[in-house]
Amino acid sequence: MVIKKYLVSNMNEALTMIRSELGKNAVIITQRKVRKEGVLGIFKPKLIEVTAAVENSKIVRNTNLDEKKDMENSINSIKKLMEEKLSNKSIDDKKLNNKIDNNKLIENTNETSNEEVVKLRNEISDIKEILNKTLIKTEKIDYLHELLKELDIYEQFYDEFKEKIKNINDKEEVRHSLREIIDKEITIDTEELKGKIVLVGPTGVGKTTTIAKLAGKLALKEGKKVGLITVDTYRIGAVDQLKTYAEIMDIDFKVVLNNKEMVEAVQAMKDLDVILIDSTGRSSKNIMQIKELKNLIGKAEVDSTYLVISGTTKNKDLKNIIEGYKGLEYNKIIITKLDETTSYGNIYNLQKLSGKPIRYLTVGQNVPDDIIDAKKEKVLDLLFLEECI
Ligand SMILES: Nc1nc2c(ncn2[C@@H]2O[C@H](COP(=O)(O)OP(=O)(O)OP(=O)(O)O)[C@@H](O)[C@H]2O)c(=O)[nH]1
Ligand SMILES: [Mg+2]
Repeated sequence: MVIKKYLVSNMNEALTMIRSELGKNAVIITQRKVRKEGVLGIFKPKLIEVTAAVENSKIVRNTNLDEKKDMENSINSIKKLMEEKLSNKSIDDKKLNNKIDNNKLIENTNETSNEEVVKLRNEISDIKEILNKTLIKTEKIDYLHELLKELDIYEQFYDEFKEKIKNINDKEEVRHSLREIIDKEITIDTEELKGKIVLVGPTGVGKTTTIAKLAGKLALKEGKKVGLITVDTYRIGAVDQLKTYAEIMDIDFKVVLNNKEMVEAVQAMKDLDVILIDSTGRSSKNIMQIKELKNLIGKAEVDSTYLVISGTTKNKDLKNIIEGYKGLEYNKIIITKLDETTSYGNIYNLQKLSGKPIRYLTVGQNVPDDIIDAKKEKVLDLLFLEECI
């Protein structure tokens, strides 16, 4: 039997020491509270004196068994933990590897996608460039637009032409096609001058000069009997201008101031081949003046009314004149002052907007020479700048 005393602060401490030294078969025999020995012990807290006992054999055997068992348990626990750890590690490692692989993949993917993005960007930029070039080219190959500008033909007719030549992209072919279209469209009047003819139009376009030219052509070159009537009473010297021509050419001349005089003058000249009536230049915006003129012309019972317009007239003015003079029911056109311009698009513009045929072109101030019959080929050559004046 082994008996042993323990001096401890508390029972837990005692039990731990007893089990560790005597094993779990030891039993506590006594326990009592004691003070430390000596004077100083009075001031210290009380301790517990525990007496425990165990059989000798049991101490060794049991301790060995316990230790062995404990060792086995420990080893098993450690093994288990190790295995777990190992397996966890491998899982973690696998996970880690996977992660790494994935990262690599991501990295690779990023690299790949970056490359692809760069490649795509380059392609897009190439496409852009090609598109730009094509657009520029398309703009450039809009020869019709360029041509209309060059010929001074109004842009407003562009769509109509484009519709007809939309599939043509060659400069020369566009030019050729446009000429063919205009050739079919443009109307020229070739009718011989006869009867009572009045010239109307804006101020200063050359009405009086043109009348003088026509009179000279008819009387001097064609040997016709020509009479001149003027209703121009507004401008100082206007009467003298035509009177002078009439005297030089030795042809009948009358000035009319009102409707009655107009009727009388026309009656007096009824046997002549051609009666040319000059009129005061009116602003197409002055409706009263136009009405007045219409009244006077009505009294003459004219056969033809010619609208005289300068070839140098600006786009907007041209349209206003054509509209403003509609009331006078003009049926033919004379285009003047073509010698003062280098582009002849107005021949087409005027004809197209008015819908009336062109009869004469005047090309200078000289009476009677600077007037020509409008002929299709001549008009086309002028329009397409293959000829100039
Ligand atoms: N360069 C050029 N000048 C012309 C032409 N025809 C007329 N003229 C000139 O234009 C100016 C006016 O001509 P007019 O014949 O008096 O014009 P108008 O239409 O009778 O004028 P109003 O009677 O005032 O309305 C004159 O100096 C003419 O010599 C032409 O074909 N070319
Ligand atoms: Mg005049």
